[in-house]
Amino acid sequence: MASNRTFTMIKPDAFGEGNSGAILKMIEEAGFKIVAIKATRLSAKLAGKFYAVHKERPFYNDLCNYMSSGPIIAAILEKDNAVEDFRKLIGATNPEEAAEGTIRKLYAKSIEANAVHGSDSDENAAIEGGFFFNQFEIQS
Ligand code: RTP
Ligand code: MG
Repeated sequence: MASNRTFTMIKPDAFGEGNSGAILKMIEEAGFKIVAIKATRLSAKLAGKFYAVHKERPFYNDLCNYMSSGPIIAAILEKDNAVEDFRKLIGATNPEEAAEGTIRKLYAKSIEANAVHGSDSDENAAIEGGFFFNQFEIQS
């Protein structure tokens, strides 16, 4: 995957409350092009695989249970400087610390149920996109 892409998920809290459309609108209005998208649901085991980097952290089990608690939307987004710009658009992990106008400030419930995921590097964007999508599902 090229470095002008990032990967996102609309997490179970935001999906369940019917905020997916509003969040996708914010993403598109910020200049990101959706090049792959699906609604799906992770098992706790797959959530654990996705977030394996956090497996030693105290919140890991809760995170896996939360991420498998309901449907999510997974998407690959394209824009210049995608990873960094998308992290700015979503805001800080803890919504209490997220800047005004960010997706998490508007839609996150807590540090865990924080509405969206955004890749933290070009390398992880490619790995995470590949976790959910095959080459035929990604528009070029
Ligand atoms: P993400 O990977 O989902 O985009 O979030 P992030 O980079 O802002 O935060 P990260 O440190 O990678 O944490 C991954 C997700 O774990 C949950 N979390 N819970 N209870 C807690 O203290 C805690 N800390 C993190 C959140 O859902 C966070 O987004
Ligand atoms: Mg992260």
